[in-house]
Amino acid sequence: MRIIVALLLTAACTTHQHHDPDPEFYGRSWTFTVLGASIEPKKANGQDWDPDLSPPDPFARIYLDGQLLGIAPTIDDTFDPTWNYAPAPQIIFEGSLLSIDLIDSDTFDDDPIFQGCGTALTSATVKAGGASCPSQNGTVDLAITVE
Ligand SMILES: [Ca+2]
Ligand SMILES: [Ca+2]
Repeated sequence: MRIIVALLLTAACTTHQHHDPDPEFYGRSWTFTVLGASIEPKKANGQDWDPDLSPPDPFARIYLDGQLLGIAPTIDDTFDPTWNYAPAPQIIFEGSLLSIDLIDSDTFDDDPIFQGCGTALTSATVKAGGASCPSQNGTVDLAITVE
């Protein structure tokens, strides 16, 4: 019985999915560039990012539909890292999701700055030039271009 209910829910979700009115960008090569980030001076709980009171050491992981696409490398001791890092361009079809984790690299346990900032890859996102992921701990700026 549970299986039948799940199937019905799936069918209902599919039926109500909105299609992008502007399909011109799909099936083409998309480049995602992690430009940089801006990180709050303290963690959300008021603590310093690092025990030595130095600024965080951020890196960023980029996922396309849950698959790791690339990692913008660690930059030491900065609240305003600049990467201009772009993994290999990808052919994108409608319904894809890009997700970014921004993380403070630590010797033992990395501090997540934020995780799972999702950006729906739509014509609106392309026309906006990309996205930023505002969060309690900071933002990351992502540029999107389509060839
Ligand atoms: Ca830390
Ligand atoms: Ca540090």
